[in-house]
Amino acid sequence: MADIARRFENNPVLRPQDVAPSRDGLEVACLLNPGAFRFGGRVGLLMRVAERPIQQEGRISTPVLDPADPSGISIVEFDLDDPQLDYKDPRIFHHGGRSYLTTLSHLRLAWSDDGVHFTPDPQPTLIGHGELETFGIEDARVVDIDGTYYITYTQVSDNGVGVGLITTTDWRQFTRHGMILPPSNKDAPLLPEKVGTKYCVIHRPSGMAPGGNYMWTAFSEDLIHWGEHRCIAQSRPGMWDSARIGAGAAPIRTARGWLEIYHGADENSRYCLGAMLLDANDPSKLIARTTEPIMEPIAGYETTGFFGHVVFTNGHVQDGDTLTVYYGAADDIVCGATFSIDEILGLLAQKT
Ligand code: MAN
Repeated sequence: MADIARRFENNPVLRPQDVAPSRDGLEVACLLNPGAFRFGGRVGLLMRVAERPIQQEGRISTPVLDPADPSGISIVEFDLDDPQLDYKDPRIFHHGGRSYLTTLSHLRLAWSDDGVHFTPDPQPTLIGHGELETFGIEDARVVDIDGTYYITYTQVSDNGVGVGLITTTDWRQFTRHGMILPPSNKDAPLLPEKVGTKYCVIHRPSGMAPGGNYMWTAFSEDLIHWGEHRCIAQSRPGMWDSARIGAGAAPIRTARGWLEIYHGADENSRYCLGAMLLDANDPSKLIARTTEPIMEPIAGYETTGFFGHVVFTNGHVQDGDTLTVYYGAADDIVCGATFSIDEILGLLAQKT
């Protein structure tokens, strides 16, 4: 077992019951995977709030954004004994050749003076919008480049799963830039600095073999048109990250290069965190990668929950050598842990 995380003593930081549902008739099923940033002397979390109707015995129901409905949503509902229903994963189900998420996610802010105690906003901050977000928006990564906050997030609809971009300078007014990376793609943090004249993003396209759920980099002059795609790391057969890997929050500049915390899952969908080091001048070059995870789902609140055996991060804040990682535990609650950056770098010995 490899785990160098120092978990907050007061985990969880926030639970589903700590936030109000966005509308009558829905419950908050999961609170997870926050983006993290500093703004005006406070730490902000842009959390994923996953909602669904209160479930009735013998049935499954899920909300879908529906601009044609006066309420803005419609409810998709099936009997559990419907022969066309395929429901094995608590996160997703299939019916008659179509796939649905079991929850509809929006993004909501929570604020803290000390990085430990957070107060969630009473209302959603960002909700899905348009035909590419009918199944919701998820897992925001936030970077501050010269006073503008760039939010890259997962857009989900029955068209597929892609990466959207929203910007803000004040966390009140937001500008939507649409889908910047088409399906299937997710897990896409921007680097907090340009590389020469270009922005750089780490992303995770996925599809059928050959290939897999691997991490890539791409570059852009304008954040909208992306090119120079390059695969920087693959999942590793037989290891803890054998089935899928994906970037966490934005890479951290260190004396040895860009440090990226990433998630890896095995065939049992057990999600751990690991680390990679990317070249300081060319982040499309992998220099080193941890052999063992730096964090594993071992606490009770990580092994048991909505989807157990998951630690998943897409948000952190840095203070010198201390990296505070905010993470979703068991896809259920928002937790925190600190790491020493030097200690992580010490594990990054060779390229594997
Ligand atoms: C998905 C991710 C996250 C989630 C994990 C674990 O691949 O995008 O939203 O936390 O799986 O279920």
